[in-house]
Amino acid sequence: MSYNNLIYTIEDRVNTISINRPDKLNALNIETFSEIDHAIKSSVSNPEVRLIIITGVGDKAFVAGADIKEFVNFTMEQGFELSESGHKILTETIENCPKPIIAAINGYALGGGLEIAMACHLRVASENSKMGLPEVSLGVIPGYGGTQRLAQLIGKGRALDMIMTGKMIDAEKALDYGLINYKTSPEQLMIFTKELTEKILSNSSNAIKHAIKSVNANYQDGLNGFEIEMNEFGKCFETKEFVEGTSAFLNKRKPDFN
Ligand code: CO8
Repeated sequence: MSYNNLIYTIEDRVNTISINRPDKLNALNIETFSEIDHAIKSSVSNPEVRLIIITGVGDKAFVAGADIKEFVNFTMEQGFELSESGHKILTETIENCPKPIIAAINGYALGGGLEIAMACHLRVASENSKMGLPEVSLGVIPGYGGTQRLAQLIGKGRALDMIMTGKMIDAEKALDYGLINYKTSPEQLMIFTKELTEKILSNSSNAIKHAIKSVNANYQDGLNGFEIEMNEFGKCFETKEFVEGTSAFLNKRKPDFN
């Protein structure tokens, strides 16, 4: 598949989406976030893909934020629309994707960049990464779900500290805060992420899909997460992967979910 601002590859059941505007520190213009949405939806409907990695091209940035040049002259209405479309076609697509999405953070993850990473199901960051929501320094606030997901991940006090100061934190601090799941050296980032994908892919993709939906339900208004869990639990039974997983256990062998 070819995109103007992404490199899209599929290998060993893993789709890697690399945001490719390194001379702009992979800043997200509207075309890029539409392409990410399209790329994820293509992978969801592609049975060859079971897991997605999002990363940035180059050694400096994952994504340094929304492209400031694009919204600098916006009206209030356009600002609202930009935020709304970012939610609907970017971060919600990522968060609700039935296939696991891992952010491999390889440098600056700022503003909209950190918001993409926070919408992913897991985050691995290299030691040279810097993460922050500096929007208030521009006179605006995080608009792609950052005010909600940062507080969900690290707690309200730390989230407000990061948002009001606009400060960047390094991977060590992000790990301590629970903002990222794992920290690696820059050289190990993709190697470690690949190992993590193998571990996840050794499990039932069908069960993982139901687990993602159940966990997300806790953060969605009007949904009772416990009820969703009961329903999703029930849907696992009688499936090919449930039969494989349970019979492998009973026969003392490893399950084969391929
Ligand atoms: N938007 C547009 N261009 C950018 C961005 C960005 N977010 N970040 C970097 N660039 C560009 C620079 O303009 C520069 O381009 P050029 O060479 O043409 O001048 C190039 O990338 C390299 O950047 P620097 O020269 O600045 O590199 P440094 O190493 O000196 O600095 C920094 C790196 C510290 C990351 C610096 O680039 C920076 O502060 N960038 C902006 C970070 C930021 O504020 N991000 C948040 C943006 S706002 C946002 O994401 C809101 C999301 C929600 C929107 C909802 C609707 C409003």
